[in-house]
Amino acid sequence: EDGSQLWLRFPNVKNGISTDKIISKGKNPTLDIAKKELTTYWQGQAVELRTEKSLKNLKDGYTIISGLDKIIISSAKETGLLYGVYHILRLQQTQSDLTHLNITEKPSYDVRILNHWDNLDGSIERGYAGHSLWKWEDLPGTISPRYEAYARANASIGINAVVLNNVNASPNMLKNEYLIKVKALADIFRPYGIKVYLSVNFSSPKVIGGLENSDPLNKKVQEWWKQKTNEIYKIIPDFGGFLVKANSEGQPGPQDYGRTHADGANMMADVLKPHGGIVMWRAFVYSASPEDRAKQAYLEFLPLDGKFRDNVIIQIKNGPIDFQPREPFNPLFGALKKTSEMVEFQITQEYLGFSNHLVFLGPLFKETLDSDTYAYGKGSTVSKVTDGTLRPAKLTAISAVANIGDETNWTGNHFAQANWYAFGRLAWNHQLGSDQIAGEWIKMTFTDDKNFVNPVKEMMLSSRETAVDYMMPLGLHHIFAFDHHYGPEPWGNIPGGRPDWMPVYYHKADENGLGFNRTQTGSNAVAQYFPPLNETYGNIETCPENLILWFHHVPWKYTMKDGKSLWDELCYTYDKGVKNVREYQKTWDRMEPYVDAERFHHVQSRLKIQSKDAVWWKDACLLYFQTYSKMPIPYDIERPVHELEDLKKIKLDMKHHN
Ligand code: BDP
Repeated sequence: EDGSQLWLRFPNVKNGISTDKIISKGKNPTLDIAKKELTTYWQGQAVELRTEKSLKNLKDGYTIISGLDKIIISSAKETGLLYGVYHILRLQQTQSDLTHLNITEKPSYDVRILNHWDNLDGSIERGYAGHSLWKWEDLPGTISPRYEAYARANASIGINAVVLNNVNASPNMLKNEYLIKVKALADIFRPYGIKVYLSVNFSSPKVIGGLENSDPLNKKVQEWWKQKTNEIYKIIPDFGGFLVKANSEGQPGPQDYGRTHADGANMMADVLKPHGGIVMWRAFVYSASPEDRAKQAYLEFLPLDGKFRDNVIIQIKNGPIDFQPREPFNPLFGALKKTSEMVEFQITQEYLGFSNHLVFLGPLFKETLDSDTYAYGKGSTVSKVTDGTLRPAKLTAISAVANIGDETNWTGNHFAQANWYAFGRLAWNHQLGSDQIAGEWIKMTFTDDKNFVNPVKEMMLSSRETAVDYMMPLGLHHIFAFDHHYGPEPWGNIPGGRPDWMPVYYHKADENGLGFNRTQTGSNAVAQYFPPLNETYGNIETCPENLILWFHHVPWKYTMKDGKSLWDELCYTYDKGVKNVREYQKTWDRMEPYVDAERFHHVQSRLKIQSKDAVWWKDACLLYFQTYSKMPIPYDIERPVHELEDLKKIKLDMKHHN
């Protein structure tokens, strides 16, 4: 049991139904897959697969109705029928009632896309599950069977798009020799309803095209992109479009030539337009300026609202800093009124213990999607701002940075598979609850025995909050070790280094207190939020305590809602995080009778690491912050087992490769 089957295991099924029990007109590679899944795994009554033009408004959604002697799945698209088949297989696998089905499913977003941060040399930026799945050297001649397995897994949860390469993009990606390799992947993914997109380097015209510059207003540059795009579509007729990281963390962009993000994005949008392609232009921009990093994307993009072509979508990280275990939602959501916006989540656990820590991200994704921006009055959640509800959008999308590599179990940790699953399910239907998603996943991946499902689900559902507790409670953020972002380094302050890359910039600990003052008396980042949030966040009395150190510099002796001082609250929260991980260890050990030995031991060993890491975080942060608070760690809390000076010496060999 190596985990390679993901959630797609149908353990009780010997054989599916015979082909004559599948009623469907027409032939098509996607339908063939749907039928094959049924004949291999479906044990119920006959199934009819109907393409119905009248269901166009469901997009690639579908209906499922159980009739007297058959189940009828209908969709305007073959992909919808395939999704419908995975739906009934999921119901079968989770032991659901199949007799009275009357289901209508319409996806929340048109484009449900994974972003792979994979490099052409096989390494993965922030990847913790081995090397890249894409074997560029072997393509297009040799086709790994995992390409199709990957496509199938995505289709089973409704993911319909993929960016193959790192946002820190190599210009070589656009060379013909690579496009031919991309085509081979696109051909495998197509029948599963998946379109391929590429990250592009803004300097490509200069670097691989030999032009003098890559200025978006230079006619030759525009012509180069036009020709390149035509070439791509000749090779891959249903190519999706470009993802662009420009003028961010050293990447080239239009500002190198005094142009705006809109100039850059529109140049690409214009050449993609005739082919139906789109540009996903990232808002992850900040520079080493005195301005609060949390404010910069908003300041940069707000003046450009309305200047983007209609096939440009601004891709915005869920929070204003960088995929921290908890952030408030990014204030750009809802602020751009005339520009399409999409969320970018991070499934790979860059700031969440890599593939060592068990952290179920459903609750994190939901927290952002359900956040009320108040952009159009109460109820203007991030999901409604991005899914076309509050303003008509030509195309809606949602993305996440993948956690997938070439390790046998795909994601490095068996439980990290749940985060891939959760993203797909929420991209399809952002109304689903974390509870339901976790439940489905557990039953499909392990067993439906409630002695297993209930405790494991409880562990998963609390795991994100637990990670926040032992890493960065109360709105602390970015106190991770430099560069690799694995362990704690709250003391991090490299002389001469970029201030906004240093933990001390974010926590601002001093004799008076802790936290970043983003109120009117500080950076005033709160002003980027719509009323009443600017007030709620801006007032220390009303600011949610789980974000209090994000928005306020709080005195050590400040009285929290439960009557404790800030310092004590901090201590108890770190301690709670540690205790919870210990509980997870106990929970998991009790699960031994229900799990195969291989997965049991794998997860068990990871929990040991997580448990030690939680103590490491607690000791490092409390001992360090104590040098400022000068207050004792409450005596009923487990004492530190490390010396601060020893912790400061830890150097991990975990450099990431840019
Ligand atoms: C940060 C990562 C960095 C990425 C960057 C990005 O540390 O490796 O390149 O985000 O999203 O989270 O562009």
